[in-house]
Amino acid sequence: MTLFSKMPQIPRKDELLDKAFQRARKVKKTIDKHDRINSIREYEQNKISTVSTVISVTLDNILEKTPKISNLDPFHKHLVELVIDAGQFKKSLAALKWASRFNTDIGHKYRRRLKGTPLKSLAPVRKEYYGRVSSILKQIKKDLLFLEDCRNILKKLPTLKNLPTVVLAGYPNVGKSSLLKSLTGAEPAVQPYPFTTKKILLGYIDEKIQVIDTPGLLDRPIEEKNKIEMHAMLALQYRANLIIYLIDPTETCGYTIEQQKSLYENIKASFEETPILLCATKSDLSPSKTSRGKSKTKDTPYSLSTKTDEGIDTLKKRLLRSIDWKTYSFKPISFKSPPKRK
Ligand SMILES: Nc1nc2c(ncn2[C@@H]2O[C@H](COP(=O)(O)OP(=O)(O)OP(=O)(O)O)[C@@H](O)[C@H]2O)c(=O)[nH]1
Ligand SMILES: [Mg+2]
Repeated sequence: MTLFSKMPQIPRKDELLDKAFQRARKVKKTIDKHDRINSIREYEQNKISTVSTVISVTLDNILEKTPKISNLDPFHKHLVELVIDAGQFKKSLAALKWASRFNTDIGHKYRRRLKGTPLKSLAPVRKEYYGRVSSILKQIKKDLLFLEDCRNILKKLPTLKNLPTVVLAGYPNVGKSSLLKSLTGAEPAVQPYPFTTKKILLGYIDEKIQVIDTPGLLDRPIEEKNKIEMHAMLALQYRANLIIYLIDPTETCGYTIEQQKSLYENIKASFEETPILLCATKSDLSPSKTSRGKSKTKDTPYSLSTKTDEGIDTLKKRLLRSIDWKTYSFKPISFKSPPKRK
C-alpha cells in the first residue's frame, strides 16, 4: 500500500461522457397511456439525473480519495513536489471540484426546465443538457489528463514506515544499493555505472530498522543538485536517524577519495544533528589499503564488502543493538571491540 494507492484512475473526458450517456441509455421507458406527456417527461428527467450523477460521483470520488499534498508529512510533501508540478495538481483538482458542482447545478436546472416543456421539445431539451455537460467536461479535459499522469507517478512513491531509519549516502557507484541488498535482502538494481538508483528504495532489517537507499550525490552546492540527487537530500534531511556514508577507497566507482571525502565533510556539516557512520566499501578489492590507509579522513571508516560479506553481519548486529527505542535514535556505534554476545 502506497501513499497514493487509493487515488482512483482518472478517466479521460470522452470515457467519462461515454460512461454517463451509456448509463442514461439504460433508463427504463415506461409509458402510461393515460398520461403520456408526464411519463415521457419523467423518462427524460431520469436520463438527466443519471448523466449528472455518474459525472459528479466520479469526480467527487477522485476528490475524496486523492490525498491532500498539504496534509502530508514534510518528507512526503517535498518528495511529491519533486516529482510532479504540485501547484498545477492543486489547480486541476480545483477544476474538477468546479466541474462537479456546475454539473450538478445545471442538472437541477434542466430537470426543472422540463416541467414546463411541451411533449415535442422534451428530448431536445435533454439533448441541450447533454451539450452543456460535454462543454463542462471539455473545460477540464487537460486537467483529467494531467491528474492521470500524476497518479501514475505518485502511486510509485515509497511510503516510509515509522521505524528507526538508516539512510545510505555517498557518491554514485560506491555500492549503496549493494549494501541495501546485503543488509535487508531487498532487490535493488545494481549496475557498474553511476546513477543506477534514481529514486528512494527501501529495505528492512528484521522489521526493526528501515534502510533507505538513495541516488548518488555529487559534491556540489544544494542549489546545483539535480532532481535525482534531491531525493537523497530529502531522505537525509527528514528521515535519517543515522546516516551511513559509503566511501569507495578503490575508486572503481569513478570518483577520487578526495572528492568522496569532501562530500563526507559537507554532509557531516549539513546534517550535524544526525549521527554518521563512515564505511569503506569493496574491501575485497583492496583489503590492505581500504579503510585506514588511503582515505585521509580523520574518521576511521569501517571496512566491508558485499561480495565477500566481510563486515556485513557485524554491522547489522551493531545497528540493531544501538537503537534507542524511546527516541528512535541510534547510540554511537564503535567497532573497536567485537560485539558482546548475549
Ligand atoms: N568488488 C566489489 N564490487 C562491489 C561491491 N559493492 C558494490 N560493488 C560493485 O560496484 C558497482 C556499483 O554498485 P551499486 O550497488 O549499484 O552502487 P550504488 O552506490 O548504488 O550506485 P548508484 O545507484 O549509481 O549511485 C556494481 O558494479 C557493484 O557490483 C563490493 O563490495 N565489492
Ligand atoms: Mg544504487
